[in-house]
Amino acid sequence: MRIFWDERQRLHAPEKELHNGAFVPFAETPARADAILAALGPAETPRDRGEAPLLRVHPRDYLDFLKTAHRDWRAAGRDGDAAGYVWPVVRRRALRLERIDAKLGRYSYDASTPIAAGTWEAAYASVQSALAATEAVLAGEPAAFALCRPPGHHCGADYMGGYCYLNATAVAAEAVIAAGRRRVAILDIDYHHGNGTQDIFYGRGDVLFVSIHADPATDYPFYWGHADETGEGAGEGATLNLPLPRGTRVSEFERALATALERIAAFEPDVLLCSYGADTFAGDPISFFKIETADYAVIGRRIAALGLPTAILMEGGYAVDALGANVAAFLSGF
Ligand code: OKP
Ligand code: ZN
Repeated sequence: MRIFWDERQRLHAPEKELHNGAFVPFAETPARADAILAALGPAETPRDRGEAPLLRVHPRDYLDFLKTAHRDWRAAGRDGDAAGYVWPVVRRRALRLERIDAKLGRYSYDASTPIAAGTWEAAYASVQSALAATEAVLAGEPAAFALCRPPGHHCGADYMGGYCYLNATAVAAEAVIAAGRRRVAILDIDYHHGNGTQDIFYGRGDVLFVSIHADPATDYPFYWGHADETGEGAGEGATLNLPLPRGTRVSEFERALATALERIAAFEPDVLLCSYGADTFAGDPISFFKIETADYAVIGRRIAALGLPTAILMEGGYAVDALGANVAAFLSGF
């Protein structure tokens, strides 16, 4: 299988994140990529497809914010990584915001998404990897893998969150449509609900979003991913959330997967994008499912059995010692 990764994706390396009230080492590290690359072998560097594909999803002002945020943070006399501390959740309106702290609040929804010096460059390169894998699939590969990090599925059109700055899966979906294909299905099997991806396509009937994840009643991102979120307008019925309780093992996971795959098959998409997170692993330090390494091969095989051209785009997975084996097992199913 063709594997895409850009060395610039290493440049995103925030120091700390706020976790349960304390600052702890940032979990979404470049070492995650090292672990995956060590298990998969050499990867191809994607060709740079520019900013135009990003602009199909993200507005100009948001990209400008991401590019300049760390510089503005330093210019304000701050050390370390840029992070917001005030969020406009009440009577939010379009204001011309000057101060970096105001912009950080406007363009984010949580405190787990710090901006470091290399964040823009890495997130941009991560999207380029996703675009390369997507293009490979459009050109006839049955499946391709993009080692996307930073991940993307919590990022909306104009907000970052949950370690995500640009939504690679959403950009890939728009690239599929721009290439003349009619329908795209997204299957998100990260432990956490892909609220950013859902939000971007909530009103769209041509992009199906199906997600299996930890019940947001108990797990991040809390406010989205509930079973009664089904889409709106032209997108009514094109969102399917299958929340599962903490402690879920592969047998229950596979039952939800069967429901997900049935819905995807009925949608008859031209391309499948799989937002794959290995944080459903039993040993994941921030997650609570009980999937084992060997289970990922079975899960991969079930998805591959749809027979759809499939781009697999990396999301989470924080048990670094097992991460390479988990990703390799999943890809072996294809
Ligand atoms: C990103 B992805 C733990 C608090 C939760 C955000 C989790 C983002 C997960 N430090 N922080 O979906 O794997
Ligand atoms: Zn996750």
